[in-house]
Amino acid sequence: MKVLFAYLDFNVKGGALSYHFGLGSLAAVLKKAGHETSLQYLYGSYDIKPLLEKIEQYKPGVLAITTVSFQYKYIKKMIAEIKSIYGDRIFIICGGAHVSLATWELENTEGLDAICVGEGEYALLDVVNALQAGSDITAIPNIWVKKDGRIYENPNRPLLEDLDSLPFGDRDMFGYQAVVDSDYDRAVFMSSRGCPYSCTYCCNSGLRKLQTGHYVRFRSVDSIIAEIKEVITNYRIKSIYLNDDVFTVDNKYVLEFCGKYKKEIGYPFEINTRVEYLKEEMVGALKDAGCYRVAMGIEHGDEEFRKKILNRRMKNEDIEKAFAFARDAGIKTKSFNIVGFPFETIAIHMETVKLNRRIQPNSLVIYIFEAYPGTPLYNISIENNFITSQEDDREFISRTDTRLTMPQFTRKQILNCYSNFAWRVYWKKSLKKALLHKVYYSRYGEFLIRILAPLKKRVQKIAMN
Ligand code: B12
Ligand code: SF4
Repeated sequence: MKVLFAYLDFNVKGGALSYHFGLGSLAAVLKKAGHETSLQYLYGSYDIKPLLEKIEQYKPGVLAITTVSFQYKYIKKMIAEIKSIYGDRIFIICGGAHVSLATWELENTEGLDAICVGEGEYALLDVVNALQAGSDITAIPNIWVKKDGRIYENPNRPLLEDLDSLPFGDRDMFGYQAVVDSDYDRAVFMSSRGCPYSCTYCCNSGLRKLQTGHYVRFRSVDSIIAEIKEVITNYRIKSIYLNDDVFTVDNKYVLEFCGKYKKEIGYPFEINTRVEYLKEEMVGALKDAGCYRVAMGIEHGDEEFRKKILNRRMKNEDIEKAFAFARDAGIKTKSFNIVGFPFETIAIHMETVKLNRRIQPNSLVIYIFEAYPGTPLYNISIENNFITSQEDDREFISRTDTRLTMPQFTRKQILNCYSNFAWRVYWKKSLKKALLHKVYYSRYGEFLIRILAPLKKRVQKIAMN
């Protein structure tokens, strides 16, 4: 059967295209089982035309759409339009973090036939096999179906235990070379699924409850090395990004990876991790294997606030230590930060500035808090009337504006803290870096990113050093 995937990436900051691990994996499993797959990547500002043209030409039996919350308003519009043209000739199914945790969207979305809750490889395969055979689709684990005005909710199967049993993700479907070229010649990989923590603003807090089994799972080192080898053989790339939530969970795994990576791959690479898991004894091995940057979430600088509101229990001292381990080993650092949380104030936010000032990461990212359905902070935002409607139709780039209305921290103040954050962190130590970040986070930042796209590698170098 022909399955057309849709990846909506409208209004995303920065201008890079991206590979979607979930869709890559779903497509690889379907293809292995003998189905045909294709992808419509929708990028830039909202436009349904390329998708309609693709459907006309490809004639899929299934349209499979992945969802994050801020894309959902576009997805909803598209589904209604497609259904009104094609009716039952196309079965439309959504999956991904948003619908997995906001299951009410099935009922609320006109034209949507089904959603997948949680991991989708074998759930989607079951759906496609059943549709092809003309058999019943209302009792497939992880799949909720809307049929003849009724919603069929099904229980979930356990999490996949052995990630090595999955085929490597289908990158060709994405025209992967263009994705690499747009993202600093970097190829992305994931050696694990899940995260050991449950921060209140992150979907992991909800996703981990959907299915039984071990939530944090790693592929074998040999499997990830084999995939990297395949990708560097097939595409022109200059560096590697391990996009795992927390790459350094297991010291033994990191050491085995570093040894094999150095021998068999050797490209510069970067990782994400949590400060609790970046140990002094592993930074030397990471550096030796070619790790040039470690990115870690600080998110908030006030210990009490972090613990009480965000469920992040590390001490500031732990954060400073982890950044120092990386720096002392000669690895660049990047911090992730968020402003605009429920109950936050300017004074509390300034603790995030102060902590970053002390640490002086080589680069930093600041986002504005976004409330995702299915997370504790979303519920708290609703309960306290910081968010008054489930729908948000305003046009803005995700995580650069706020939906919250809070008396103690107004939208104007949050936007101001957002655009001045990097300046406040860097101006005393590096005026060049402070100015570059200030422009990036200014009202004109997005416009400048787009017109300076041909120079972006040079600009990044200056900002990071
Ligand atoms: C890697 C990653 C990225 C990468 C790659 C994108 C990707 N998803 O592969 C990049 C950097 C590009 C990215 C971008 C963004 N991300 Co992101 N990302 C992640 C991360 C850390 C891992 C996702 C992953 O690869 N998991 C492993 C794969 C195999 O699983 P999966 O993608 O979830 O797919 C499985 C199931 O969900 C399901 N499934 C997914 N889609 C579909 C579709 C169908 C039809 C079916 C049947 C099943 C199905 O089956 C898949 C296989 O099992 C997650 C956190 C997390 N733990 O999920 C955040 C996460 C998904 N991202 C998030 C966000 C907010 C974003 C951005 C909006 C950030 C931004 N402002 O730019 C963009 C949105 C991009 C877009 N248009 O979708 C949020 C989404 C929250 C929400 N409710 O909206 C998450 C959950 C993190 C969080 N803060 O909680 N992201
Ligand atoms: S550590 Fe990071 S990935 Fe894990 S739950 Fe917290 S925010 Fe999410």
